[in-house]
Amino acid sequence: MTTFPATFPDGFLWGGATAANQFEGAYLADGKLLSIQDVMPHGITAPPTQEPTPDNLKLEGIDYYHRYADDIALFAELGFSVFRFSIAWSRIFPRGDEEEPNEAGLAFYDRVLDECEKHGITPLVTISHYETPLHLAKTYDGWVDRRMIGFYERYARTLFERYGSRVKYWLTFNEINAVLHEPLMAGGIWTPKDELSAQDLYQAIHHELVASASVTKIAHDLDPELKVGCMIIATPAYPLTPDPRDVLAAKHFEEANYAFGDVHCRGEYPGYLMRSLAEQGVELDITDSDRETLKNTVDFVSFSYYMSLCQTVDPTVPAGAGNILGGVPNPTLESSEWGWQIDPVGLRVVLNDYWQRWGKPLFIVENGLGAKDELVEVDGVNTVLDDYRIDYLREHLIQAREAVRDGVDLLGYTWWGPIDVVSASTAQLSKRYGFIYVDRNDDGSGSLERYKKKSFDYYRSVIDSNGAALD
Ligand code: BGP
Repeated sequence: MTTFPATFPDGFLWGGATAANQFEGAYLADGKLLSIQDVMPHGITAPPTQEPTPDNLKLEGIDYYHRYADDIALFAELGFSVFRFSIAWSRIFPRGDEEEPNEAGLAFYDRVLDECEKHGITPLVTISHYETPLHLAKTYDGWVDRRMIGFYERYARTLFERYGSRVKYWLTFNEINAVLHEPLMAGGIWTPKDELSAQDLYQAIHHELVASASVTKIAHDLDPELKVGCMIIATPAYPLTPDPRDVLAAKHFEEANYAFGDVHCRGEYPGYLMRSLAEQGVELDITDSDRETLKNTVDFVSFSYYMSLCQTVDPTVPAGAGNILGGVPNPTLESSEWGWQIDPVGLRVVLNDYWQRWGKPLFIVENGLGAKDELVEVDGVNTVLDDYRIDYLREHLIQAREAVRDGVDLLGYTWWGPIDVVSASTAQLSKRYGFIYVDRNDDGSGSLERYKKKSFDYYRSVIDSNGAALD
């Protein structure tokens, strides 16, 4: 009988994922100007402020801008072969619409890449991770304006030309489907979401999709070795009951997210989306040149996976599960302290589903557990006994390995927030994901010292054994 290995494939990339705005700090250093995050002190839980306010933890982050060398050394100690980070657009083009980039901003990421190289860590770079320059948001209403495509192309070309010899893996937009629900965070759209028309929202999405395809072509033209991926929130939707209408509701929910991958992987709009747009009275401005551009499909599909959710047509069932995408709770699952339902099997479902749908290599670029940690002293050393995080990691990786055994082509796995960072949704530091604890609290107090949690050694053993230590 055929047996399946306990390890992941040779060359599997192990690591962690971050985003500039959630940990760099130094929000006005070396020519950087404001990004939308600098005026979002409460994440998506409250509207943006007019100016940065002192309670915005992202302004200082965890001071990675000055501590990156030590932090990357810790990642190396964990055994990382890949490190996902984003480039802050507002460091490179501080307003976003300049002709020339900011050299000091570019130089910072040269230094980051030097450290990665020193430790033999492959970089995986997100070009745009929820951090549109504020000027583009306020002046152009973000991606609603077609001119954003040109600004983004110039930005991405600058990155490919500068770093392309050192960075092979690129992601165009973090969680691009989040724009459906959070147009400011994911689309730099300044118009409040309850005032935003479906027409403008979908036109903005179209511009992002064209921009993503366009820079995929720019990357390939510069160097065919560059690998460009899309990045979507993967949230499988289960019907709450066997009622066929619940099944269809779950399917429609999934289609809204599939659409982003379908365009990225197939190079054209799917029929179900065209119907849905027509029914919403949306008429997209799609030029012939847009259609040509969209044919530049991605090399791989990356995604974040935190939870699944349920859908139902029964309006009496209260919503509740989920973070950005909504849905109703699944009575069979437990939730994190922030109400995100924990579903390791859903990861296997997603991996098989995406592989069968798109046939492109997959990359899990976010997965993790946000929890309240307690710093304790064990044998004179500060640590966190985070067995709950170890369990989450182990259970999800076991399911990922099952998917690999099912035949899924999986390139790698990057845990979200290997070091504690500021939360994207709530802007708290107390929602911790790291294997490395950072002494900084929601009120801004703390020494910023780093401490290894119990999960640090566990993840290292998993990486060292290429997954065999999961058993
Ligand atoms: C994703 C984002 C990340 C990250 C993660 C965890 O949606 O891409 O930026 O923050 O979720 O979410 P949160 O920080 O809200 O707990």
